[in-house]
Amino acid sequence: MLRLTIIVAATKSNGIGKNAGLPWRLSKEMKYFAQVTTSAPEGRVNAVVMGKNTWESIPTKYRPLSRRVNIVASRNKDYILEASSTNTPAHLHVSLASALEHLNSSDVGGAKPLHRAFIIGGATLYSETLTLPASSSAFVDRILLTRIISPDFDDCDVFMPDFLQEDAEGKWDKASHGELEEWVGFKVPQGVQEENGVKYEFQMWTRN
Ligand code: FOL
Repeated sequence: MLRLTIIVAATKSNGIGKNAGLPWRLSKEMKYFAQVTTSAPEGRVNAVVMGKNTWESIPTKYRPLSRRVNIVASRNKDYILEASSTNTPAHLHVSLASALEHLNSSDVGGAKPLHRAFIIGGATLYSETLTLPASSSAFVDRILLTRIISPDFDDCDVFMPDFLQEDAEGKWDKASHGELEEWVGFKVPQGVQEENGVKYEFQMWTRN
C-alpha cells in the first residue's frame, strides 16, 4: 500500500486559497514546505502530486518544483504543462487513479527509487485522496497541517475538506512536536510562529 501525506496550510475555517493563489505570503512557511517535500535519503526522491489549478498557481520560475517528481492531475488530456526548466520531470495524468498507479510503478523517480509521496493540493485533490478507503492501493495516513491561527482570512474562496470531522475512514490524532520533527527529519520551530502579522503553527496529524 502506498502511503500518501497531505501537506497544506489552512485557516481555522479551512481556507486555503484566494484568487487562484495563496491568501498569504509566508516565506518561512514556504521554506518549510520546500524542505519537507524535498528531503529524502541519498539516492531517493519524493513526489509531489497536485491538481491543475495548484500547478498553475506555482510561479513559473519555480515549476516543476525542483528536486521532486512533479505529478499533475487534470481531466483535460490536452492540457499542456508549461514549465520553466527541463531537468525536473513533470507528468500529466488524466485521473487520480492513473497518477496513483504511476506512483506505485518503479519508474516514477527515473533512476532514483521513490521515497515519499505528497499531495500538495488543491481542494479537489485533497477531497479525492482523503476519501480513498484504507483498503485501496493508496491511502492518506498523514497530514502536515500548517494551521493559520490569525487573522481569519475570511475572504478565502477555496477550502480544504474538514478532515477532523467524524468520518468512516477513521479518526485523526494530533502527533507531538517531537514526532513531527522525527518524521520530517529536521528541527521545526514549535508553538505559534509569526510572519508579516500572520500567526500559524506547524502540526502533524496521523490515522491508521
Ligand atoms: N503546504 C504548506 N504548508 N504551505 C504552502 O504554502 C502550501 N502550498 C501549496 C501546497 N501545500 C502547502 C500549494 N502552493 C510553491 C508555490 C505555491 C504552492 C506550493 C509551492 C512554490 O513556489 N514552492 C517553492 C518554494 C519557493 C520559495 O522558497 O519561495 C518550492 O521549491 O517548493
